[in-house]
Amino acid sequence: MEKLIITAAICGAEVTKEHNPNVPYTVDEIRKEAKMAYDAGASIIHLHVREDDGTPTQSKERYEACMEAIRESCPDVIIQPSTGGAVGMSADERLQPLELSPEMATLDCGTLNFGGDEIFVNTENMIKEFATRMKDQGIKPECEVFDKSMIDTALRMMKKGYIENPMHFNLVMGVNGGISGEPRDLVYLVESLPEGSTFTVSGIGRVQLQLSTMAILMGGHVRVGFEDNIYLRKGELAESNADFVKRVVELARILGREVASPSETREILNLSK
Ligand code: KMH
Ligand code: ZN
Repeated sequence: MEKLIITAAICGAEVTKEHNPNVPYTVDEIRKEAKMAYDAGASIIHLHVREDDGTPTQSKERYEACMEAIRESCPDVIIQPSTGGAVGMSADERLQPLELSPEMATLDCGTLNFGGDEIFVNTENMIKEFATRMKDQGIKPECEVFDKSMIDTALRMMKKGYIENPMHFNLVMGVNGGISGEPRDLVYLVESLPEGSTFTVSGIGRVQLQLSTMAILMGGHVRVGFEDNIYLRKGELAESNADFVKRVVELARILGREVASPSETREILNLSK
């Protein structure tokens, strides 16, 4: 089996310090969390950014400041900005981090309910526009899928030439409004992926540990971090994103899978830059 890529989603757009006081907002907090996650074994930092008061933003300037700070502390880490941003942001707002020419970025492959009255909007035309921008700039998309239909959408986009092969997927499971996080759900998603693609699994909240374990055993990769989960175990808040990364490293050791360095991750994902 190829080595295990660990992604740390250190901040997210929805989780706040009220949920867990260790969620980073400022440039320096983001830099420190990225560094601790990297030292623990993460090779990719999935990045959202915030204003100092925690308000989510897709501002190019804020991304630039955070990316520079992360690169100063961990020069070879892969920084993967979000183009999902936060619910309610416009497409133009969300696209801003692409102006910084990252190696990778997320490409959300469908619209879904996001709790209460919230809808995370990704129309077919938006997906085409985001994918085209990434293709033109040589940015590898991580196709974020929250349900099986979004894999089908990504495949359609690939066949029409908007996304290049081999494709890389993030299977986000356990969001209210998306697919649940039962073992059979993961098997179904993985069996639906095109031959030759790579995938990472983001289990949200309580389904994270079992889905991470399954992903390691099935030859996939793992994403953890405050964006997806704030509890290390029932009733115990994580002190840092690194707590989650360390746990995945330990799981991988027990299950006999080596962890990929950033340069090995670049090879596995065919990153061109
Ligand atoms: N914050 C969610 C609405 C992504 O990063 O591309 C969307 C999200 C997906 O987090
Ligand atoms: Zn995200």
